Amino acid sequence: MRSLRTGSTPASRVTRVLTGALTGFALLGGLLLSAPAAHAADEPLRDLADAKGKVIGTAVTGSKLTGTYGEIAAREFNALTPGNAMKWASVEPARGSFDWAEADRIVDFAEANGQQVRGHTLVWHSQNPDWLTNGTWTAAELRRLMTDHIATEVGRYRGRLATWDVVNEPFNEDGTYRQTLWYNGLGADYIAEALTAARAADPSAKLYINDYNVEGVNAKSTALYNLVRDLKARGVPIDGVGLQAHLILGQVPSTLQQNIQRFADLGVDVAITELDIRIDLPADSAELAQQAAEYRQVVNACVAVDRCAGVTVWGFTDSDSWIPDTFPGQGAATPYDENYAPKPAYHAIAEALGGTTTPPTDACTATYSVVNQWNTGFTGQVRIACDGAALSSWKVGWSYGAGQQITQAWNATCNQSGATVTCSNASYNGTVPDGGSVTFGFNGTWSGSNPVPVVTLG
Ligand code: G2I
Repeated sequence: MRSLRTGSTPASRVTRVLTGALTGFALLGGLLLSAPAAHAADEPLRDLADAKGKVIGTAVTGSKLTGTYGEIAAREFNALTPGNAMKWASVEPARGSFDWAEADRIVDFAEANGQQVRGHTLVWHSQNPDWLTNGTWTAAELRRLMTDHIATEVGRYRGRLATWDVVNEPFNEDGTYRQTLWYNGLGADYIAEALTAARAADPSAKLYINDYNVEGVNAKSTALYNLVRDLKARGVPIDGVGLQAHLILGQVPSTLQQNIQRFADLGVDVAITELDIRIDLPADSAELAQQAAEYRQVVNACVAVDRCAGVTVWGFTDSDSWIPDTFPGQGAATPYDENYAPKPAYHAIAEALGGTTTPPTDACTATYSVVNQWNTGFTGQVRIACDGAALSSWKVGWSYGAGQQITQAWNATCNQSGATVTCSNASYNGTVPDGGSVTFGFNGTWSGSNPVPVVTLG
């Protein structure tokens, strides 16, 4: 908690708050106070991660790598994973017809910004082109298709990518092999064949098997563990396992670190490859705080194990996340909100990587003014303006000192209880962009005097 700063002009008072997560209100000693909210960390995440020898990565969409999105991707992360651009359907939509534009763009961007690239993904059951999925293939043809695909794609980026997710999601929840085009056509050894082909195409890339729901010790992760152990014993090139970590708030597995450690003990690297933590919408400040604690827990688990290479988030902003499309009613899963304001999760990641958070810098302000006044009534307004951050929703509060009573409000929903007024955004004006402002108005009654109250933006 910190006290408010108030403006000095008699006709208006300004309250400054930090943006990011909404912080709610607390009535303390007769004054409305706001808790510190999200703000920029001292050092970009990538510098903190570099100092620990860890990866902090994000999935990206190539076409978005400009403006604020591009600036944050470059500034905060030392690794990028193409979210979709390197999948088979993206790179070879028609047989023999290749489109590398988005993949190239991401690799070029990463190299320009001194970032690693994690190639994603070569052999999967999803996002394959129709010509492949709908074709009828003998085992020999299918094997050739798979190894040619690997040779072509891995070969294209030979020496430039740090890592490949060679095989993606090979297991069912019970630890049996997923029945896919590849498994059904080639048997379980398609995994070894794919890894061998990838090593031949780029001997310097680290080769991974990547899956979800394998973060804790369970039947699925144990199947993956047994597979990696067997591949190692056979001399098949396998360098690491990717734990995707598409998590649900409140469900970080308690065995996460233990599970990372057991893979490390097999002699492979481990990476958290697709971290997000989804919340039932709308996410309130308590849930965002819990989410931060859980991001911290995941990063801590990786930091604690030497062979854990690092953590990649599956999109850094809620505006570029797969969650709302796939799980309607859920979202807010990434470290930045939809307007690129860092959420508590961002600061938790920074702190887990050894960073500190600075005291708030003033970013958004709420200014109350009386615009018209007559014998018993008045019209007031509050302007919320941001400079250096953005809001995706807002709530403003104040306490009247002279018995004023609000009778009507517009462009906000206002409630008054005794002297205490709280106003929150209407459905259409919750967003206050960086450099922008929103104003709402109200009519009220007064008698005797009509002093301007201290306003809190939370
Ligand atoms: O499903 C979440 C992830 C699970 N692990 C493997 C990842 O590769 C996977 O990523 C997601 C992408 O983030 C989504 O963006 O994979 C989805 C497909 O399984 C991607 O969704 C697809 C949509 O289904 C398509 O309709 C859309 O055209 O994204 C495409 C490109 O925006």
